[in-house]
Amino acid sequence: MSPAFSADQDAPSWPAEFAERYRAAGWWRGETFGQMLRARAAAHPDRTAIVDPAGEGRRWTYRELDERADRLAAGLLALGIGKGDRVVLQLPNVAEFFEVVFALFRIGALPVFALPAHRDTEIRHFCAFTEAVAYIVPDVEAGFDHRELAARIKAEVPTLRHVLVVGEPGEHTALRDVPREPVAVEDGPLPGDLAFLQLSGGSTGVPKLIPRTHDDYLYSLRASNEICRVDEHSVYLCALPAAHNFTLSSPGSLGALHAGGRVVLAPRPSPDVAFPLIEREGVTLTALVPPLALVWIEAAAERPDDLGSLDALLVGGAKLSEEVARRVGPALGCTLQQVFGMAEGLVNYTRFDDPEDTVLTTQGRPISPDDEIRVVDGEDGDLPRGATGHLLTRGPYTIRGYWRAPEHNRTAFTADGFYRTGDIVRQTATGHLVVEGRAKDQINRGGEKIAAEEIENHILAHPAVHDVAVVSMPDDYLGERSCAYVVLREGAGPLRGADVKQFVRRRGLAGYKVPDRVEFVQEFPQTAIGKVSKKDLRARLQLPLSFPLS
Ligand code: AMP
Ligand code: DBH
Repeated sequence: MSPAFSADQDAPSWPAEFAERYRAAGWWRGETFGQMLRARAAAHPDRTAIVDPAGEGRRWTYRELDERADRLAAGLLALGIGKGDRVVLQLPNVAEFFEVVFALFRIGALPVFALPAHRDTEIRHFCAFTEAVAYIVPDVEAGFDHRELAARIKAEVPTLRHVLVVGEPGEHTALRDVPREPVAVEDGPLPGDLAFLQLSGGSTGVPKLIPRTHDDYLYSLRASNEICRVDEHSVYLCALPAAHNFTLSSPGSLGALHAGGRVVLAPRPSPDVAFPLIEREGVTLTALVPPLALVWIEAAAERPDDLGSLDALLVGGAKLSEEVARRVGPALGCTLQQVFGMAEGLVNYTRFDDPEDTVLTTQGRPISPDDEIRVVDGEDGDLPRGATGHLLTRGPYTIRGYWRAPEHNRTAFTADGFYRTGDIVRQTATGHLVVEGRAKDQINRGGEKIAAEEIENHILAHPAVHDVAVVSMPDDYLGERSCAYVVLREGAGPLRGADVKQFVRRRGLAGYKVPDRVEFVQEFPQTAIGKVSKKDLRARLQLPLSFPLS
């Protein structure tokens, strides 16, 4: 049986009876992001929406953000960017990120949310696979010239007509020079239409794209706001990359804007940047991955900044250890909320009224009464409550399939539309989930996901490499790092670990995907049926003396 696809071949959607139920329950309210911003701007035009501290600093009110989105939308339309077109967006935490995103939302063009760390290989794939018409970049970010990257991609991807640069454009067009038109877009998207494509950390050779609709994403924001008590007085510090699903929506910058609150952009998440912003702007909530939470805890003891305004710190993206969880409150003077989410949909939060033990030892419970949770064995059989197994989920803001990936969707979703998260969990009597492990072939490097197969494919392209297996290794700081086990071709010349790393880097991959460690072996341990046993390879990494670091 194939999954319950709707007529839309690009983006499998919810079957009609589910859509009706989600509407009847009030989860889907028939609103678009364009309308949402318009309504907030009408309700409180002069309240500050976005604070960007870079340079001389900028503060945009809701009216200003709304007008900017309108004017840029008209300008982009005049460039020929229309409804349904894909636009790869790779901006750091700058105010323009929101101007562009809302302009695209108004048109109904779909932002594809690349991360600042992505390089040629990822960007080429996003642009080519989505047949993107435009790519929007900063000039130079973290020492890397995105204009040069854009020139290379533009030469290779025929659909890519526009490169728009925030800052100095070089050979491309400056975003600020896109003519602004004072007209409102008329034929905008419908609430059930796609709003954007988010990225999956994935476990396959190439990253998959996640189609999210206005209706479903807005629901997750409203519900997140309620759970996290985000209102018009909230000030959200966007410390992780703005484009990441966690930062965008749990409850994130879009949640804060939905509530009429304020978004403060941190160019970097380090305490020397973030703490003074918290003090100066009266930040009330923010979100971090576990390694950064630890950095903040340790810095708080040393730094003079007043973090008294901070009510809540959301920690997610990777498993937070109980020991670190225990230190958050005392060190930062705020409430910890654990978040276990995924760009595919399902988000779990610990609640403010949960017992302390639940907050410290679980990753929260689902947002919605209509989030369906199944914990199953290897044959999709339901396990009794409390047992550890594979997490499957379905619900009003969880996708029914990846974008243009019918083959992959057949295995990534059950026949009746449950998403196979690849996470191994246990559900407590109160419905909270504890993440116990992972079945998917992925490394979670401090919240940055690496699909083992993607890196294996790159290393296999090396002429001296016969075979390779990439596995995770435990790490005190990041939780996990990556290790590539390499079998060389017979007679291949000597190869060092550093050569393999450099080879991967030169193929134009995001830096976090370069293997942290490389081990050369004669052959791989095998499972009973003759597959490479990654379990045994991981176990070998526990033996540091016989396997020195490369
Ligand atoms: P993605 O599908 O790329 O958006 O990544 C989502 C994945 O991140 C989840 O399926 C989990 O594997 C992992 N993840 C997110 N939050 C947590 C958390 N709090 N604890 C453990 N793993 C997490
Ligand atoms: O890791 C994630 O993708 C994630 C974590 C927390 C996420 O997408 C989210 C919350 O929404």
